[in-house]
Amino acid sequence: MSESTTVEVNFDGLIGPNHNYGGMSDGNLASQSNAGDVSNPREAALQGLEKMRMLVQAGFVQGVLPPLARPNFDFLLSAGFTGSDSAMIEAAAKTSPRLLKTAYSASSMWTANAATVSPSADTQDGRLHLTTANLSSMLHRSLEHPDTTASLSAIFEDESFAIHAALPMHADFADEGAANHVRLCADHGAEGVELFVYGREAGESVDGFPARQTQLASQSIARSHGLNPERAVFARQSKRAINAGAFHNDVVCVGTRDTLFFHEHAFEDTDATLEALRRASDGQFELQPVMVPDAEVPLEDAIRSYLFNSQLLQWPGEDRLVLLAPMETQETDSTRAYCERLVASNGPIGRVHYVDVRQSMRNGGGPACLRLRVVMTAAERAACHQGVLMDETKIDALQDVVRTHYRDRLSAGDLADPAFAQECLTAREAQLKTIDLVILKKIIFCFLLFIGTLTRGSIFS
Ligand code: SUG
Repeated sequence: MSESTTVEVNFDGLIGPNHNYGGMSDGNLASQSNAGDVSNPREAALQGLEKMRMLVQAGFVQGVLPPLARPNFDFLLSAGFTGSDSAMIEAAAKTSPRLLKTAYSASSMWTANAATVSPSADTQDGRLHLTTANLSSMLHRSLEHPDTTASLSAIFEDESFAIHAALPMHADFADEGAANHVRLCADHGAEGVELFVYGREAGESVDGFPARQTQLASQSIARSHGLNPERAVFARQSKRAINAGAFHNDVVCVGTRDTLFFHEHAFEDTDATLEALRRASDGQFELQPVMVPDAEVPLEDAIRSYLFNSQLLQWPGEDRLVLLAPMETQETDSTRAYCERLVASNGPIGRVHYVDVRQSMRNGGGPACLRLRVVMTAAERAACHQGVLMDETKIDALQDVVRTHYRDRLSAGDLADPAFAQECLTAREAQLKTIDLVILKKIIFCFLLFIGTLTRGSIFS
């Protein structure tokens, strides 16, 4: 497989009209400190779409994943609310505003948490495997997986893709998807090394902020994707990083091709992690580790600025990699200065480009959180649903939907208005129409999921 035909496609989450600052994520400092602020969903979605536009203009293949239908009425029903949609919203607003916020979360925008992806070059059966993340650590995120699996199944329905439903919804199997997964390789089409980063063992209880990924979850995914055990590396995230606010490994580490860019305190045992990666690369590429010392960028600055929650990209026409970092990295003295030295050196990263995704950042989601990387051959790109592959005309159309249907102010109190639920529904319908995507109704989908899992071990395989 040649480098020119296999590319990394970034599927960005389209930010929903319900984007709000709910303060839902323990251990995510931005979510906690901005809780209760008024959000601007219109600006959030336009920022996300402008990031996509910039990458389309640069020549990247760019995909999109639609927002999930919210509010989540199934969740409100499970929580005991009954009656019409309006009655459920009004009752929840009165008796349990936190449950209403949960039902309304727009957290599916962070598609790095949608699934773990293994490209076909890495898997035993030569198919591209995706496992939806169960996101079991946070209540609002644990509601995403059935709808996410339905979206992925609609987009990747060809037999060249294998979609696996989320792992069991138990703390031992806690899984946050690609945010704790890095793939390294000589070039995208070659067999790669997959690095799985976990924060705790199954059954282990840890002090401090939640460790959202278990080793058991990572191992289970590597098994079901049919990865070569010699090319899968499991490394423990440092407790220090988690307790400083790195609730996912992608807050302190990003990698692509042969380059791993990470903070000195990202891993519990850095030397052992690098050694395992070198062994797994088996001479097919020479690992380029770029470790940022705490003395140059203190861990707290790395987390506040989201230096590592950047996209590390092989930019068309450029020899060295480009780091697509949030504006906050430029505005933080230590990270700006570090980036200047980084590009002046002759290392693998040759340029830093800053993007404005502030609305998402204020909930702890930088450029890297907003995208799911799917390495795809030309045939796989042709076999997936074409409507989700972006060009500027579709981006214009999606921005029109946002300008027409999204509010520019959303507070927790606004969620109590039943009319807002209709607004969200209308906006999503217009978006699905724009990308020409039909997602099976949940009841049909659950039936197919059940049958598919029983018969083949993966859905729609
Ligand atoms: O899971 N924030 C998300 C941010 C996810 C970022 N993703 C990656 N690092 N890949 C989370 O903590 C906050 C929602 C709120 O508080 O309203 C939230 O869910």
